[in-house]
Amino acid sequence: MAMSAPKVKRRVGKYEIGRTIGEGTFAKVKFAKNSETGEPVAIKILDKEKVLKHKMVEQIQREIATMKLIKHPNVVRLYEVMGSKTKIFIVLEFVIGGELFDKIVNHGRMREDEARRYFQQLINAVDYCHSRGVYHRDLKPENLLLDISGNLKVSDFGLSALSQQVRDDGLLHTTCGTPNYVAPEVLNDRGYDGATADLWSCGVILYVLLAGYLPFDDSNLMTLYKKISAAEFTCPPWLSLGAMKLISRIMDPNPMTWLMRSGLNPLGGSDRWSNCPCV
Ligand code: 3AM
Repeated sequence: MAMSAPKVKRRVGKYEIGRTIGEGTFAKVKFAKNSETGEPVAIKILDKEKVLKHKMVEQIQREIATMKLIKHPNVVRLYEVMGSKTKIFIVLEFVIGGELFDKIVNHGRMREDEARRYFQQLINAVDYCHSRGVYHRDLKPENLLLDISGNLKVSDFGLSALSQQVRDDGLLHTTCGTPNYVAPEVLNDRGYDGATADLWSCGVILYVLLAGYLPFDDSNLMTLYKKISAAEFTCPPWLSLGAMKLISRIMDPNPMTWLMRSGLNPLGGSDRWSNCPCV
């Protein structure tokens, strides 16, 4: 009896590549297995040609080297990076629970205690990375994953050089489509501080968790930009006073007044969060 030919599995290094999990902003994500340990991983596959045409190789290499040192329970681990002639493979911790925002899409807004737990995990991740000089600059729903125990894992931390290129290519508004989470200073392209820009996005995320919808939204991109720049939003009546205060303090259109009003030291390191009422 003729045996059917064994299926040839595609391999990259010690990883057996499996099914496609999804398409992200700047990469395809595939499931894979470490053939030495059996451990599942997710591999982001990028086109070298697209990524490298801006001569950002050094910055990307620097970011990747830093990312390898980032080990935090709420940040998706980056295990290693490999390259072929045409592709870059970023090997990541496999996170099984899907995206946080699917919960909102499927079940609507969250109770404050549930949102608080996710927000604290998000802030812990952001604080940890910032204290090591790593900024996200593109925090948004698809970067917030959940593990099997329902803990938050932030992905794409430190890969901002990669997403920056997507932005430079003008693809931000066409392929990823959503500037809703982006801080005013990023939109206005005034040189910006990765820390305050990330924090702004955390404010938008907290709002969405509690409200069940976006604080800034408009089908017209220019109107949306104006709303974000003016931090023009209203809180739904079910928000507690504490949540409202925290959100309006974070989503202040001027990051400097935000820092001063919250009594935080703009130059401070990771201890800047110690007086923050949210953590
Ligand atoms: O296409 P969907 O939204 O189903 O959740 C991410 C997204 O899924 C998933 O890959 C898709 C494109 O970003 N994803 C990204 N990183 C992942 C990881 N480390 C991941 N899934 C599991 N583990």
